[in-house]
Amino acid sequence: MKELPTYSEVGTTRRNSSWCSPRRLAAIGLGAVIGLQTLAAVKDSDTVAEAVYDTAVDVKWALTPLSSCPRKRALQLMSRQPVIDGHVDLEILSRWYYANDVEAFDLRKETRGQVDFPRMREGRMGGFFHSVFVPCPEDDGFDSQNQSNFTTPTWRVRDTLEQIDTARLLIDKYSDEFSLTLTAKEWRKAMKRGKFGGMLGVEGGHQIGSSLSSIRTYFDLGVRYMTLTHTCHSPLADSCGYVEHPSPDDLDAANAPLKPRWNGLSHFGRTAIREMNRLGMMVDVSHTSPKTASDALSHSLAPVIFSHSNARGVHSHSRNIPDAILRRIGSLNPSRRGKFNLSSDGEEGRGWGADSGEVDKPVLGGDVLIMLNFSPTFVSEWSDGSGLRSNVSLVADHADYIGRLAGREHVGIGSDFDGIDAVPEGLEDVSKYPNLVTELLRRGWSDKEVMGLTSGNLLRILEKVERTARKLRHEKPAYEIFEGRTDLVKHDSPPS
Ligand SMILES: *[C@@H]1O[C@H](CO)[C@@H](O)[C@H](O)[C@H]1NC(C)=O
Ligand SMILES: *[C@@H]1O[C@H](CO)[C@@H](O)[C@H](O)[C@H]1NC(C)=O
Ligand SMILES: *[C@@H]1O[C@H](CO)[C@@H](O)[C@H](O)[C@H]1NC(C)=O
Ligand SMILES: CC(=O)N[C@H]1CO[C@H](CO)[C@@H](O)[C@@H]1O
Ligand SMILES: [Zn+2]
Repeated sequence: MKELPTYSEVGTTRRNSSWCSPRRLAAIGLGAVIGLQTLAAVKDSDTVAEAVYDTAVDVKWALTPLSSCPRKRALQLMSRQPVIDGHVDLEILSRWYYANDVEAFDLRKETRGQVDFPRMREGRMGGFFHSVFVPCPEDDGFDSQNQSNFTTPTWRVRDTLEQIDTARLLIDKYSDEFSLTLTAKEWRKAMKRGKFGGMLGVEGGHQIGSSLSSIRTYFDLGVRYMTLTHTCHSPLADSCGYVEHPSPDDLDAANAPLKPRWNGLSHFGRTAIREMNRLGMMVDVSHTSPKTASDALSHSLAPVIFSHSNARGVHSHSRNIPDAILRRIGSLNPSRRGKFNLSSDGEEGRGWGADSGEVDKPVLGGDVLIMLNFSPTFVSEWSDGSGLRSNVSLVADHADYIGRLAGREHVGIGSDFDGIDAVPEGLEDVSKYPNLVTELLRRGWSDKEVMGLTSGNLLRILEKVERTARKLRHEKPAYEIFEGRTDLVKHDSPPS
């Protein structure tokens, strides 16, 4: 909130003319702040009482001078703009340890994972996306989806419903702490009331049973983003592959790049994106192949997100984003456009898309968000091949790098907490976000930029996605049936 003058700044202004006395200036400034804030609050609040409360909070912030100590300043800024984490796997932890019995553990105490209320509060969290992930069918012993052309019945939709149910049960169980916030506005409001907002995210197109009906139903249950693929190709798009825990006798196969199935988005995937635009569900391209991500940027009418991905230019890994795509996002800002020299970036002009004109392609949705993944696998390795290394400054390197190429207004946080067993030093759990914000302030990020990183950028993207949905609200739902499905057809004669 650097834009708003603090009371102390106003008060120390020295002028000679009498009406300009410091005290008078302060009174005028304060009056203006209260007036403007109340107007803004009335717009965002349901009742006058809420508007007054919100105004009181805003005035308190405006009156509190910001510390020049980076650590204290980080905590102050984060109280105003708490962290919304784009990817938390609490529901996977619930499934793994407790078979989804949410009475069997207590988020009010320290859990076996990386997420609980005391640590969320310490980390200045404002909530998170509950990932309702279930693994790719082949990870659970089903035939490869490709061989079966995505028409083999699996339990993916049932299991996704179980994960959604678990998220909703957890939110209900702790209704004094959690709140299911289905719009950006509700989330902002929940954070102002000191509650943890939340939306759901489906982590792969393999979770829809090759049916657009699932997407609509998931939306109704609180899902506000869907990742187009996990580590397997989906009926929607190609994945970048990669297996986190490959079997020791099959290491090469596990890490070999996947042969493309669709060469980016499938026809069905394009239809699905349009349907997600119509509903107001964010299109997430973490885990997808670069071609899929590129296609989605060209095709989605609303902004696209990478819910948990880092930069290949800092750490060359198939799960991270190529320089050319980061530069393409950077060109959304007219002052950056055309000033590209890929060979000076981390991939030295040899990365994906470097010579296919990727940077010059438009981004139809007009905005993009990249949320930093904390999993050491995607952060850094020792150059001598002795394994992973990760700490808060190495994660900040990704933030700086993505900020330099794409723009700091496109960076957020998608830690993957509760879904990762290794963590960076200094970012061990949700209580540690302030370490990252402190580091970025030390590196010269402005107050506004770090408040964008913690949740401002995400809320801006969400609002744009909601605006697109409002524009498309007169469009009909999509009825496309996935190719090869023989069970859902129009008949001429009545059912026998
Ligand atoms: C691009 O960067 C490379 C590596 O830093 C440099 O050698 C080259 O001269 C630069 N090209 C332009 C056109 O600036
Ligand atoms: C993080 O690791 C890098 C590389 O090992 C090191 O140079 C840096 O000092 C570390 N930073 C912190 C905060 O430990
Ligand atoms: C998909 O696989 C099923 C089962 O093997 C087969 O019956 C069907 O014809 C295939 N569809 C396409 C489009 O290949
Ligand atoms: C790698 C692979 O097996 N690709 C196949 C996936 O399925 C389609 C349609 O059945 C085939 O055309 C591909 O060759
Ligand atoms: Zn993931």
